[in-house]
Amino acid sequence: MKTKKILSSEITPEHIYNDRRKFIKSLGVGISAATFSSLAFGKISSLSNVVTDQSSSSLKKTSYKDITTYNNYYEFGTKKSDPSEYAHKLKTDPWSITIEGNVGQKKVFSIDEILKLTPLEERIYRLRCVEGWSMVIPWVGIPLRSLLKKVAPTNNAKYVKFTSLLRPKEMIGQKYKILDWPYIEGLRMDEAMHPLTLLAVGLYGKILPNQNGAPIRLVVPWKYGFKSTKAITKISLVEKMPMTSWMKAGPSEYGFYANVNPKVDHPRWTQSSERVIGEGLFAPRVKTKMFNGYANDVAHMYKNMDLRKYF
Ligand SMILES: Nc1nc2c(c(=O)[nH]1)N[C@H]1C(S)=C(S)[C@@H](COP(=O)(O)O)O[C@H]1N2
Ligand SMILES: [Mo]
Repeated sequence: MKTKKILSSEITPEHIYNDRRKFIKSLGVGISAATFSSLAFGKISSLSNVVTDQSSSSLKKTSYKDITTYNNYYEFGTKKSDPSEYAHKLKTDPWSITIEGNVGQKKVFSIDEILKLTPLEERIYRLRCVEGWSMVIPWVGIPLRSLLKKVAPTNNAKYVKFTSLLRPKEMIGQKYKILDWPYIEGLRMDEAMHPLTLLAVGLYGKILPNQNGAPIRLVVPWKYGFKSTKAITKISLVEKMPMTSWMKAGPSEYGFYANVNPKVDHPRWTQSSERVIGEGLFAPRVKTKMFNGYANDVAHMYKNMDLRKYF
């Protein structure tokens, strides 16, 4: 993966960049002085020293508006418009992530500590939802492995379990038993340590909007979107494959691996093609690619596995 340093003005659409300039001006700080980590997190800030992934720059990005108004986030309701309508009620500052389990030392990280671990990177990834639609999102974040390495995983750390926030007062969907709250997801250790696996804190050069999983969410580009846990509060390194919220809700529909696979259909949705959000309802569906187009990077991890059985 080739990377190059870029300016925030190069990765950010003009209107967002200008909005941010106005905002930063009103805070009384100059553009050059404002970095993601030096300003209080939760307030908007520019992204300097963002490293971008050149290999994905050919993908056509979905608009900021579509990315932030067409969401799945059942803690705020099941309609695509619910998260953008209700997620602003969530307080994301202060926030920390506890890392526990089979680690040399259990540790609680604040968001600021996480942001200082390694330079932020822009990664333009396709997000493929199991419901049969996709988007291309310019995430900003750090590889999950940069964080996991800090806690020295032991040999018994075979899987990683992600736990989202449980706060029904602010997450109105949690008043209903849509899923078994809090939202739980998991990865195998090698998947979690894969360089493509990202902890995202921003998109389109801006702080992550609440509806997209602020202040920090997982992104695993070769898997269906439901693996990408939003609003993470705990990461547990465990010995056994964790039970996830979706596996509990529908074990015949949602597997642990959830690798994007055009040859293995979901009982209710075909996986061989997808609708590209933003192209309109009548635009032709496009063919879904094995591992969502990331096969060259990830196929080796599943070489001897029956992907029909381990769906
Ligand atoms: N905590 C939590 N994380 C979640 C979900 C959710 O309901 N709750 N939905 C998942 C699903 S099904 C998808 S497709 C993606 C959507 O991410 P986006 O809204 O940022 O595009 O988030 C995933 N992460
Ligand atoms: Mo999804």
